[in-house]
Amino acid sequence: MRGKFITFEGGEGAGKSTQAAMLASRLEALGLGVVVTREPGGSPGAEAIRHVLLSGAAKPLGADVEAMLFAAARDDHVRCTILPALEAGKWVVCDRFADSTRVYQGALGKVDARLIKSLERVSIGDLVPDLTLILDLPVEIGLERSKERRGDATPDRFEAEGADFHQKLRDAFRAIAADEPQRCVIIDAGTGKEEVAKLIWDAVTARLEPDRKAAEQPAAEQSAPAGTIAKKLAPEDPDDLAEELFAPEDSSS
Ligand code: Z5A
Repeated sequence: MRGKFITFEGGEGAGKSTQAAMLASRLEALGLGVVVTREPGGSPGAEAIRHVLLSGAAKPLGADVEAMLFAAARDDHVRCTILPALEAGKWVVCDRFADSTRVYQGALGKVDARLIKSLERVSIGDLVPDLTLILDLPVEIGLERSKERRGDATPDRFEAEGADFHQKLRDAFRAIAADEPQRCVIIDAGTGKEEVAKLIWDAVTARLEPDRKAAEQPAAEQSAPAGTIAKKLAPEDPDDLAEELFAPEDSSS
């Protein structure tokens, strides 16, 4: 049986890494196989691209190129880490995914929505998360947490942006949740770690029923290949892609 794909999204210091690890422990305690991963990164090729992106080396090349690099990293991550794990019946818990590109490069970087959509299609195909947890908290709290954790280290490319940027990020993530309520749940992340973990567990159990899945799936089956799984854009689809890339902009969106 195919595993479940859960993504964490949100602004700086929202607690995504902390909560991804806590959720993974809880799922593992049920006997489920779990892979915790992150973006940008999560596979050797993607980790190399992460370094280029977070160092700020790609910033002078412009937001379009940054979006392409995030998509290139995602392509490697999906092929090398996420799909093999899901096909092996494991649950994948991913710290950031495609919504981060929509928000950082799309809503904030003003990259054309058609380019974002095309890059998404090429890098993830039909792979939609089963559940996206959007950790939401006031910008000041998130920045304060990031600052405390960073200590004397230099802020990275995105941490260095101002409070206005981070407020727009928050608004953009909330807008995605409002557009896709069947996939996304907003989690109030402004309280203690255990309280946030409880809200997350409530959402995961309500949407994905991990107890039932664990009961249905004996440990021996967890490494067995699953049946059908979302496939990335097939090479024989170039006409579709060209149509999408060069279609006139939809004035209604
Ligand atoms: N980016 C992009 O532009 N486009 C894309 O497509 C993708 C990413 C995928 C990745 O940076 C950057 O890349 C990111 C977006 C951009 N922007 N930045 N910066 P990253 O991976 O280095 O960092 P991040 O994703 O922003 O995560 P973060 O700053 O590490 O925060 P976090 O994972 O949400 O939080 P945390 O590490 O779990 O917690 C932060 C601190 O707060 C830590 O000391 C915790 O112990 C503490 N914490 C956590 N939860 C709590 C609670 N509940 N109470 C109190 N303290 C807490």
